[in-house]
Amino acid sequence: MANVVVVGAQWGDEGKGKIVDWLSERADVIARFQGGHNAGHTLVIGDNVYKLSLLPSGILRQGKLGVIGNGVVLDPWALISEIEKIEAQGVTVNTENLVIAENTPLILPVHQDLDQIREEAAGKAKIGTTGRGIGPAYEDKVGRRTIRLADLADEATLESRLDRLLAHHNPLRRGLGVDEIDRDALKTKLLEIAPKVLPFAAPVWKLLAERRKAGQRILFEGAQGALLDIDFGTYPYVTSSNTLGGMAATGTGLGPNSIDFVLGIVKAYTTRVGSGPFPTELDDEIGKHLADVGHEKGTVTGRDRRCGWFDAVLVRQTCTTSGVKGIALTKLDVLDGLKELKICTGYELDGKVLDYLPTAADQQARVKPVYETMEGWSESTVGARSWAELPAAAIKYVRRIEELIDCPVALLSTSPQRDDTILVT
Ligand code: 2SA
Ligand code: MG
Repeated sequence: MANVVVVGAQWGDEGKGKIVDWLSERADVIARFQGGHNAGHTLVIGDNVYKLSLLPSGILRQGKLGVIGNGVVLDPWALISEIEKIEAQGVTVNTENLVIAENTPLILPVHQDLDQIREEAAGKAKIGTTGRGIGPAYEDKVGRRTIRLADLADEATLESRLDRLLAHHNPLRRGLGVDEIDRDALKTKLLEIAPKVLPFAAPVWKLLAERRKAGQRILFEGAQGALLDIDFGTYPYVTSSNTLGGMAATGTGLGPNSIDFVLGIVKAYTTRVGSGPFPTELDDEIGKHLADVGHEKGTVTGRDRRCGWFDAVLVRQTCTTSGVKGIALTKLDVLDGLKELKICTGYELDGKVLDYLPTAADQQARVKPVYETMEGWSESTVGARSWAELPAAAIKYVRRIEELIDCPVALLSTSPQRDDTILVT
């Protein structure tokens, strides 16, 4: 397979990091195309655990090129500290293995302030963001007042960008009762970080086109998940980027014809971190069991993730909106030992059964899952490396999921370890 896009098919944390790492062995270039350091990708390689937020997962492998595309929002200080952290673990990051699109918008301290101030002010109605400034940074991009990576190279450009940016933010901050931003101090801070990040800047669209022409394979690494998509997610409880497969093209500067396959990453149950509707959420012992066994805590923020049964309605929908051709099913082992398992096959709303998640917020909050019950298994599936090692009930569960979501399982992951992956043919 030439160019593969990997996307989360639920609310994120489906285990994309491990699968991207596994696939990156077969790729030459690994590119992030949306999100920022709100992402948390955990990779376990032997005894080492790596936690990446902004860097493409392929950075851990020798001889691969990691790319941060223009669809990402880049906090330059977070980038440098992540590079330092990963270098302390023995990984080299330099201009040979990392490039960043020149037109990538920056996340500035002003964005993080605003994200946190708004969340605090919202009280119970908060989104439950990661507080990293993602939303406000994307707002400024769309508002045409952002500072982009290339702007750091020229002081005069930077000054005019700062003027435009602060003409928006300072009145807003006055209104919120917080100190205005000191333009010169921010300029100094940016000019200080510039020499550290500018060496990575490149016309990524061109470089990727050249690599593609030379027959190299590109792996597009999505962050968050389809239900956090700004258009198709559980709005407003979403992130501020498009997280669907199509974003891989605009988020890097390659055309849609450069995508050969979209792989959806799907957890064998459902989790979400942050607020918002979650039809199959379990507020009971089983929910707690999934959270404990699955170590369901936010990689970036350490927040507890909410857990629930597998929701086939949602995944069928996200496979459609992301153009998913096959899924990687992860964390099946977390279900080991449960007597019975439930799968949501439809929603009941006002006496009708729906086969999709409605758009209206009140309806999303009111839908009641219609469940199908399946037999569980008592055997351990941890570390299984072939189909034959799985108990019959587990195979049945996987096959039923395939049927309900109308999409084949291409990969099955049975532990966080790189090699505990079953290729389903
Ligand atoms: P934001 O910060 O503006 O993107 O938050 C908006 C919503 O998007 C959710 N979101 C995430 N959901 C799952 N995983 C994410 N990454 C980290 C992880 C999260 C963490 O891998 O664990 O550590 O808490 C991620 N990033 C954003 C967020 O919860 C809001 O619902
Ligand atoms: Mg994550």
